[in-house]
Amino acid sequence: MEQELNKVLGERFGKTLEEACMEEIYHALLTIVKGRMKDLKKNAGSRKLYYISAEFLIGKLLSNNLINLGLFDETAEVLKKHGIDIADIEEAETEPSLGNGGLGRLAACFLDSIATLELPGDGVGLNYHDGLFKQTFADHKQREEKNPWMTGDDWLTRTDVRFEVPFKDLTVTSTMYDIDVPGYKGGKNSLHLFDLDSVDESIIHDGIEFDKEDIRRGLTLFLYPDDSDEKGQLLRIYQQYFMVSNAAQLILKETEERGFDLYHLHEHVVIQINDTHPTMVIPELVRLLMARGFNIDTAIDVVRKTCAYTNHTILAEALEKWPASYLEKVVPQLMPIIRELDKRVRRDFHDEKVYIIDEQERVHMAHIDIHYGQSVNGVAALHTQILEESELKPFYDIYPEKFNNKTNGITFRRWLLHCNHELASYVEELIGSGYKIHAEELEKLLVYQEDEAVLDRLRQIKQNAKLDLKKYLKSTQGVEIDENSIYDIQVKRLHEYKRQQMNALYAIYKYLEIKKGNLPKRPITMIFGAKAAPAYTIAKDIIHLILCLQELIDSDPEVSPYLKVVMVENYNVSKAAKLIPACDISEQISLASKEASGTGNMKFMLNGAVTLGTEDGANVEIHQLVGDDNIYIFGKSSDEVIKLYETSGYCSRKIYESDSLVEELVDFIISKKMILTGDPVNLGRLYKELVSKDWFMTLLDLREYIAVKEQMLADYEDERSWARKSLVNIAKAGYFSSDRTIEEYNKDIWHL
Ligand code: GPV
Repeated sequence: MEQELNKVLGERFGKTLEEACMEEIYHALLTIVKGRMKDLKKNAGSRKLYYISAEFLIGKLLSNNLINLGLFDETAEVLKKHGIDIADIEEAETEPSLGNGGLGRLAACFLDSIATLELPGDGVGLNYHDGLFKQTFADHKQREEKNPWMTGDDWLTRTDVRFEVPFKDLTVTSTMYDIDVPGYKGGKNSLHLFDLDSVDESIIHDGIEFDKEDIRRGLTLFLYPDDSDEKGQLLRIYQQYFMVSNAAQLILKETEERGFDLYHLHEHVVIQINDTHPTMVIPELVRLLMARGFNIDTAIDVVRKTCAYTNHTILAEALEKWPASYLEKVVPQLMPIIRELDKRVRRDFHDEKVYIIDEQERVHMAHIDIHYGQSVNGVAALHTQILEESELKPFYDIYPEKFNNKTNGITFRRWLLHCNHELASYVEELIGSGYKIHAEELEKLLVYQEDEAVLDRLRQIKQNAKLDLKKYLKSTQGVEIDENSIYDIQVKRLHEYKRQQMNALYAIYKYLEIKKGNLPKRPITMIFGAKAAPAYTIAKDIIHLILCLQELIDSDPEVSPYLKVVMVENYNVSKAAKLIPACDISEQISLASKEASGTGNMKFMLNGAVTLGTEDGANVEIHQLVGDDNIYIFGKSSDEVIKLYETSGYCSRKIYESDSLVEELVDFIISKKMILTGDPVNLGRLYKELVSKDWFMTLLDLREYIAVKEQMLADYEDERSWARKSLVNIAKAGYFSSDRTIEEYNKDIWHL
């Protein structure tokens, strides 16, 4: 590695390792790693998976590629010899933020596991020039800036694969870019990202504003353009069709090149549809097969046997329903096929709940997937159960055999080996290296539950990670946190159902307690990190509340020694990797039934944090695995919540008016102190929302949340017992390896 580095640095920059700067070393490593990956053999087999997703939140790739190629330790050592910390080289990489949150990061973890298990499976998506916006704070509010990541010298390789994609008003020619996906110690697949040569970043003006009707120049400019208006929604449809038409053409081309007859497509290809964003691949494939001479019955039959669908939410507003008129405007060639698909449903089933096109002429994308795919899966046991028993019950009654659960997972290469070297190597010292491939071997740690030396060492490792985070926040945000405080962390997209507002109300509770002289045994650091969708008003108001609390507490010398609120700016994958190892309390407090799975919960657990959560998503499975003693559960159950929605039985004002503590905390949002710090419009709107609507039932669980969190803080003081909880969490996290998830997909759905 040392020789190669010097050679590339010499050729590229005329420098040696001693003379080169961080950026130059980064680019040399990029060149070397790309070269090594090129030489790997692609995974092959007679049946191949295409994982189509509008998001692949891959994050920075250098360190993870080095780890998977088995080059990380050597590289870090060589650099260290020259006085360079590999962490500083990582800083030189621009981060591809090609996803919003869990769904996109899941796709990235899956690619890692599929490659590692040496299964033939490629990702197919879009090459957004700008990832999810970059978040900054000004006047206690979120600002959005563009977030370009392609430097010209990056992980993309331009291929000569090009397809024509026909829209109603124009036909465009795509270009396919590839990113190599190396498995851990073996295997390689590709991530194919499609783009348009004519896309022009100069049409972006003012933050993330641009002319959404300029398709040629704007099609792949942004991940998830603001779709709160018709222009944004039409652009989404353009993007989605561009993605799936390219995917479908690539699949047919590769299948023919592999020498297979398209009449046997389903024997050689399986398509996993990641939520409904790629659903149009179904009618598009039918169209393309018919253009090749298939009759419609055969085309539909072959496509049905090829496609499988994953559902990631029960939130009604996230289930895509496009007006038929929009589809007519963008992709009229699909509408006759979609109408035919709907006609067949209406012929066979006499229940309007399962129709594809409703009486308002809206096309229910998920319904296409369920009728015209061979598998429907949820992403955690509780989520799948809710799909079967309520959300998708009419479909489950028709097709019980299609429904199955695949509890999400995370790749341990990134979320342990990369982000927490010290913990990973200590675990290896204790139980050997087998756990890196066979994650369930982490359970071997359980024999150390009563071993005080092990527990003390785990505490020390956590303490070191907390110190690292302290230094990081100091240098990046100028924020000073106390490493002897409890780190309580909630990082995830901002959404009312995730209930950051409930956590903020806890901060108010603690603030008022401290003011009353009820001082906590140990200082508490409450860390938040979250981006709000640019058009999601209340989510932005919640960010405003948190930022105001941060300032109010910081500037109050009576309170600041005991309580600190920190909102991390621009939370993304690399910040997650710094925050997660340092966490004591993992906040997973969604309203029961609303978080399909969650995957941050798994990452925190694996790094030894203890969960404070509701019985929601994969928290339920974490609870079952670690037992009552090693998790803190509170709140109404999903059954109770679902009943409240069905009977309109929830009224936040009643709780507000009858519980004086709740009233005091909510009123504080519009108190004089707060209004002096913040914006009365934002604070007033949030106050009103909580008192008169509170769709996600914050006030319902608030009292119990506070009580259980107080218990947790008290229990933290028994340090050995806390370290034991931490150890049990690490030991039981093996189940959440995405290798396990992918093995299940393969066994039940893909059969690669
Ligand atoms: I639908 N999810 C997401 O990140 N974006 C989406 O558009 C949709 C779902 C998330 C869910 O909210 C999480 O509970 C889940 O863990 C994740 O998808 C991966 O399945």
